[in-house]
Amino acid sequence: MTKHIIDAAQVEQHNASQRAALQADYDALGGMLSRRGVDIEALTAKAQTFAVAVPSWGVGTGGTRFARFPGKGEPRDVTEKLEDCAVINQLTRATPAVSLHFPWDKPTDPKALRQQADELGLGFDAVNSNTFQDQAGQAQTYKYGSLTAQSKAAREQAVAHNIDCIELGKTLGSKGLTVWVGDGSNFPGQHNLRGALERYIDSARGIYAALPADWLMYIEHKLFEPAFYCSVIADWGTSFAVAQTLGEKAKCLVDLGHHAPNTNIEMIVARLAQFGKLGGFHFNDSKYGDDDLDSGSIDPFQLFLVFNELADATLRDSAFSPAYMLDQSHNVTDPIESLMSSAVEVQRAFVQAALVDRAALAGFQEANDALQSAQALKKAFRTDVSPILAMARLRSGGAIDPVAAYRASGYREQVAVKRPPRAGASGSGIV
Ligand SMILES: [Mn+2]
Repeated sequence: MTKHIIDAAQVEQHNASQRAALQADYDALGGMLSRRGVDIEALTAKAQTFAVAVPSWGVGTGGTRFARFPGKGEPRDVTEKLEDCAVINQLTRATPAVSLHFPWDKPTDPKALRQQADELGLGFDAVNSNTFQDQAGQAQTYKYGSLTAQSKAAREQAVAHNIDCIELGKTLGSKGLTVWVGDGSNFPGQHNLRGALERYIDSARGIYAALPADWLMYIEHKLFEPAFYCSVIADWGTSFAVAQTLGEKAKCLVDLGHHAPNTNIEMIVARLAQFGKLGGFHFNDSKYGDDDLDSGSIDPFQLFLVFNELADATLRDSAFSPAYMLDQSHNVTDPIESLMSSAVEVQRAFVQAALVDRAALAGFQEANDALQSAQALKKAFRTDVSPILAMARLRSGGAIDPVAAYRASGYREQVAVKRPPRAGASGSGIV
């Protein structure tokens, strides 16, 4: 029996006030889709299967390199982070797993943490290592790199940390390790470009060797920042080469914000899927760089096009199932509200992509009908599937309108009282 953080009766009361309007909208959309030969019930059932993981660090207020403006009632440790994650899943029913980040979330008692997660109906997604900042008491600094550092001792320390993350993840029931390093250089000539990647591969082999048989290692690339001249794992090509070199259990992770502006990300998705190396996603949105804005808040069409490729890949291989996760920085919103809205936006793109008439699209493509090909995608993208998403939530026990239900619950005000700021509380960070 899952323990609900927000009183289930309150959610029920919220749903009761919106149920009739939702049913009317749902019936109207069902009629429209039926004329297109689409069964709304099948789409709703599909929407109910959708899941995207929440990063533990996302429930705290983010910040920029200039400042961080903390919010009220921020979680101060990993158990409080799990409570917030449970609220997000309770209301959206789309975020059943949490991605932890070590050492920020290192539990004193992993078994107790796993039990808390079980009670809250949560599981653990991939664990994340952190070698982009120094931790108190560590012997070697990462100032000049971690897995690619010139210092052998620093490289060994970084490999050992990643192996520790795997061991901790095993006790929590996780099945993957995401590796992102900030390694790179700020000046031309600072690094031997090839030598740095050789060191990375050598270090990554040490981590890969410690992976359990049923685990995946996700290689996350990022164009720049903190390295501003070159990053060692800057792009999907490098990520792909590393994943190929390491072996079957190494896959590429695509963070939507980690590319140059205007990069055709959906094409990267198609390429990685084609060659069996698309491991997963960090969803967010951006206007200029790695802005880590809420998913779908800037360019929802791009998000749709990514899911369009994923739908195509799934048709070709039904076993294809990349890992989905949100990775955002919430600076001016309540993180719980942003994560709920973002989960819904990613789910929206998933359902819209399922609406694409693939047979018609293939026909237009074969006939070189560029205009109708584009229209086939736009037709799916323009369809407002909100009633499907709301009905999926309602049927799965969530809230018709998660943000409204959350605000009505008074949760933030309650935790603001229960969680006075604590010195040295675990921070939030973003990659
Ligand atoms: Mn990321």
